[in-house]
Amino acid sequence: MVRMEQSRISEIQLGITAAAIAGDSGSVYRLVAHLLDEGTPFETVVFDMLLRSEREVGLRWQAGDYLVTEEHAATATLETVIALLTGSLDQPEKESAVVVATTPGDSHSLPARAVAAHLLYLGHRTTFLGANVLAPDLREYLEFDPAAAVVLSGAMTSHLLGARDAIRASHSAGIPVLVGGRAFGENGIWAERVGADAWVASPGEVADHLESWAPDVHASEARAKNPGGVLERVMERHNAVLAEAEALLAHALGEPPGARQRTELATALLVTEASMLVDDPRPLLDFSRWQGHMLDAHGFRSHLALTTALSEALEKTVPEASEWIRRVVSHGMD
Ligand code: B12
Repeated sequence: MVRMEQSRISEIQLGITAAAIAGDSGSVYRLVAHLLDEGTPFETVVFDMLLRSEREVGLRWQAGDYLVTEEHAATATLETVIALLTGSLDQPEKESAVVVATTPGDSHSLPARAVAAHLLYLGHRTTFLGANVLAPDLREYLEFDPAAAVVLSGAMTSHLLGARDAIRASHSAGIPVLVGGRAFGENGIWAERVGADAWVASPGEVADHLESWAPDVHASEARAKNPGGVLERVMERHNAVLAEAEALLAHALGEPPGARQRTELATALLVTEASMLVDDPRPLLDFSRWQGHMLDAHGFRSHLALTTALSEALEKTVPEASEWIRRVVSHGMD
């Protein structure tokens, strides 16, 4: 009996994934609406089924089984279905809202949308601001409509500086911030350093946490790390470092770097700055490992040239960064 139920759920899961890849929001919606009608909990449908399909699609796209366009179609479809599920829910009038967004610069909005949907479902007034809300805009919004909390979702360490800005902006309006997502490292190791009041592992735990926490935004700010010293210098010279790195890469390759390589250089510099912010070489080392595999998989044999160009450009443009580079290199050889 239990096995039959499990195999039916697996079939529905497969159906959701297949329809999502085909961009068929109607079919996905009907499958999950039926489950909800049968009494399947909302969180099971959103977190264990819709987000599971996204993870499955993401992994299979990384493995080369799906085209990037199939991944895009699936993400857009699943996001549409989550939006449809929340369309019938009323916003409670009285409570102050929980504001949900991604960290500035980060476009991975699907988990944030799922968290927002769940909070609304549980009866919290919830405002989903979507991807890439800049810190000054967030601050302005919070002053206009003070919230109970901000929930920030981050998928990429390249936007940890953006997370720090958004958290500082929320704190300056007196609003605590809960964060989640892979950007904050394993067990949320970098969450405290960017000033978060809490880190939560899974989207389904956010509501419980918001109901039981006792955040102290001043204490969180006091623990946070802010750009200063070498990092401040690198940020000031950000564009000059990139221009120098592109010139060095062009020299090494014997031709100007293409759009892809320029984007990868720019992301690597952002991750370098993020690593400096949290004072930990691991964001950069993890990113560099991932970038090497990814460039290899896409037929660009230039990862070593790219990392060499960036570290040389950094050293040349901001000589104070040399010690940091040595630290990263020696950590990477451990
Ligand atoms: C969909 C997707 C996109 C879509 C996002 C669309 C959207 N509306 O969300 C688009 C196409 C925009 C995109 C763009 C890019 N992406 Co992308 N993307 C993905 C993908 C395939 C799925 C992400 C996802 O939603 N997963 C489902 C969620 C539920 O799983 P999860 O992220 O693991 O989250 C878990 C926890 O972290 C936690 N969690 C997540 N968020 C939150 C939030 C809270 C509050 C809480 C409590 C918990 C929580 O819950 C989940 C529990 O299981 C992943 C691959 C993958 N395997 O995940 C890459 C991935 C995240 N992307 C990646 C990259 C590199 C990019 C790009 C740079 C690609 C490029 N070169 O242009 C751009 C960056 C754009 C930007 N500035 O942000 C990399 C990041 C690698 C790295 N080391 O940093 C990944 C890992 C793919 C890869 N391995 O190559 N991407």
